[in-house]
Parts: sequence; C-alpha cells; structure tokens
Amino acid sequence: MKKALAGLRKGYGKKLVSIHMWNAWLVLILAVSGLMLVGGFWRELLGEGRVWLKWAHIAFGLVLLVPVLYYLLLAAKHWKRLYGKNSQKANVVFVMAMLTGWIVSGIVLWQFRLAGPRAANAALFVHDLLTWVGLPVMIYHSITRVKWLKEPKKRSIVPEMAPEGEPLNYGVKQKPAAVNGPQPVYTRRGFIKVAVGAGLAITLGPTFVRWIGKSLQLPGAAEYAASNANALIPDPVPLADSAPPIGGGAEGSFRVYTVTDIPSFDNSNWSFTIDGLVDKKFTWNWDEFVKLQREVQVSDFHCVTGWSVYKNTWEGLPLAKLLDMAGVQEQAVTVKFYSGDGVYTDSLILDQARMKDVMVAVLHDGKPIPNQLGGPVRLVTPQMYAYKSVKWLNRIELISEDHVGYWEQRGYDKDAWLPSAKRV
Ligand SMILES: Nc1nc2c(c(=O)[nH]1)N[C@H]1C(S)=C(S)[C@@H](COP(=O)(O)O)O[C@H]1N2
Ligand SMILES: [Mo]
Repeated sequence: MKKALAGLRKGYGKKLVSIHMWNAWLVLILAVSGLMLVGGFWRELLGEGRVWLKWAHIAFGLVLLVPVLYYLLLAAKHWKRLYGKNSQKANVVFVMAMLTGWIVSGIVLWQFRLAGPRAANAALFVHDLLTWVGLPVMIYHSITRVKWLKEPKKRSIVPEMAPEGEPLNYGVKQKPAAVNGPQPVYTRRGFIKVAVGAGLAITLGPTFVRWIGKSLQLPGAAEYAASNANALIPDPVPLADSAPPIGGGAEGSFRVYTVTDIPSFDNSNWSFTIDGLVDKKFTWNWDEFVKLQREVQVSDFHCVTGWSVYKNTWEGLPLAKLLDMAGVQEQAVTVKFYSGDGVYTDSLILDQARMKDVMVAVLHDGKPIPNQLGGPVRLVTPQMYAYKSVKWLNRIELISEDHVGYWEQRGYDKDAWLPSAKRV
C-alpha cells in the first residue's frame, strides 16, 4: 500500500497530464456519439447501427469512470497545489461536477428498467442539460488551451509539478507553478481568452440559445396541430370524454421519431385493413373508419430512451374489438402491425393484443392526431414502451408465426413491458 502510494506520488505530475488527456479523448468520443444518438438525421441514417452506437456510448461512458476515480485519488494533492488559484479550483470543481452528473445520469438511463420512467425522465433532462452547458465550455476550454500550449505557465496540470525534483518534462523549462505569483490582469493570454470567448458567444450564442429553447420546450399540441400535413375529411367528432379531455390534457411533449421521411395522408391515399388469419377481412376508407364506434382512455406514454408524456386522453378503437369484428382464426398467434411509412412494423401476441388499453387511436386530447405524431391513426400500448406504438398504422395482419419488429430486429428488447406493467 505504502509503495503504491509512493508510486502515485512520484509520477504525480505526469499522471495528471495523462488523466487529463484520457479524459479529453473520452469526452470527445462521448460527445460525438451522443450527438449522433440524439440527432434526427443520424437516427434515420444509422438504422441498425444506432443500437451499437448506443452500447458503445454506454461503454465509453463507463470507461470515463476510470480517469475520474483516478483523479480523485490524486485530488487532495492537486488541490494543495492550487492554493490561491481560485479560478483553477473553480474549473476543477466545475469539470468534476459535469463529469459526475453525466456519469450518474448516464447510468440511470442505461439502467432505465430498474430506475423506472420518472427517474429516467429526470436523468435524460440532466444528461441533455449538462451536454448543452458542458460542450460549449469544453470546446472553449480546448481552443484556449491549444493557444496556451506554447505558454504553459498558467496550466495547473504540468509535469514540472512533480515533487522530489524530477526533471522537467515536455521540453518546458520553468519554475513550479506555485511560485509564479499573481498574474497581471491584462496579459496576452487573458486577451486571447476574452477574444475567443467573445467570438464564440457572438457566432454560436444565438444558435445555442435557440437550441436550448427548442430542446427544453418541445413543440406543444398547438404547434403540431398547426403544421399537421394530413388532410383527411371529415374530422372525427370527439366523444364527450375527449373534448374537453377527461385526462385534463397531456403533460409533457412528444419527440417526433421516425425511421423514414414523415408521411402524410389524405382521403385518396389512406385506408385501413385487417387481414391474414381472420374470418372476415376488412378494408375501410376514412369515411367508413371514422364511423366505427370509439372509446376513450387516459394513459401515460413512455419512450425507452427516457422521455414520457403523461395523462394522454386517447380516443379510438380498442384493438380487442377490431379483432372480434374480424374473427380471429385458431391458427393465429401474432398480431402484426404495419405503418403507412412502408418500413416500420411491430407485433404483439394475441393475449397482449387483447389487453383492455391497447388501442387503435384516432384522437389525442380531443384533436385529430397530427401526422408528425403518427396520425391519422396510431397504435397505443400503455403497458409497454412506445416503440410498440406504431405510427401511421394502416394494416393489422393475423399470422401464425412470430414477427420481430423494426427496432427489435435492431437490438431493442423483445420484452417491451414497463416495470409497472401487469404482464399477460
Ligand atoms: N412508424 C413508426 N412508428 C414509430 C416509430 C417510428 O420511428 N416509426 N418510433 C417509435 C418510438 S421508438 C416511439 S418512442 C414513438 C414516438 O412517438 P412520437 O414520434 O409520436 O413521439 O413512436 C414509435 N412508433
Ligand atoms: Mo421510443
């Protein structure tokens, strides 16, 4: 133990440098992979690769624990060296707080099943917020530090801080940082720092503010309704329980997810079919479909990536009723759902499909579901994660074999049950 500690002390300065370097590389990798994971553009382009990228992001996030914990071993000593350097102390505290927040919220998101949707929701918010705050700060930090490499006096992490008179490294000859004394306020370094900061603020500031605004305040129902590109006539007339919605109005915002371009529909290109292993096949056009008897339910909606929308008042056709209308044949095992986007599918086994709250939804909080959110008709599966909730649903097929849905083919768990669900 003593020996190990002595070893720690010996190469102390060099160790700080290498911790810093490892940390920088890991944060860069995590930033790039993380931004690719949230970007809609990449979401579409990556397809299957997205699941691998997510696992890589989690793995690198866990590796980030190594430099953080290693630093904590050396922290007491580094802290003494920073005596009197309050801005550098603040910097260390800031970076450690960021890294800890990222790691803790990342672990909650990784273990979302154990954590449950509320904790996952909070973790996603923290993870995103730290990214919006932390990334610009770190970019700024790297840019200014690159300039400083030629004038390393100000760096707190330099090899020459090694005690016991170790030779100075990296070809940098100078006195120990601690005896540098106070720096004049108007130094060239100070100027560069302010200039880079101002430049970044002016060029990136507006985009950054808009980005935060957009991210913290996702579009609400009114915005989606205003840009709804569906043109199906007539509008379905809501039941009394829908308007005003008995749920009191949904809490939270949907993030628009799609694996294709967002489709839109009108009366000429929309129809709804139930076929396969049924006694009676149906194909309804919109006029016929809106005349079918609907029901109302209030339920929460949880995406497996951590966000939720609570108290949605959905109005639509209980799937069990549609199945009864069509008459499910004995050989049928699986209900397969097709999206009008031509790509996305998913499935439920019959017992799951017959659960009371599985709904072919037409209205949300008393309004037609806009095309961005899967309207005119989407599936709702409140007991399961929302990748089961097929958007632009236009065909239900009864089949005798298994069907592995779009995201399940790409690594999502076949078991989509929420932790709270009463499994059937
Ligand atoms: N056709 C289709 N349906 C889909 C998806 C999709 O990409 N395409 N994404 C699923 C996922 S992962 C979620 S969380 C919800 C998101 O619904 P929203 O885009 O209305 O918020 O839709 C589900 N249904
Ligand atoms: Mo999702």
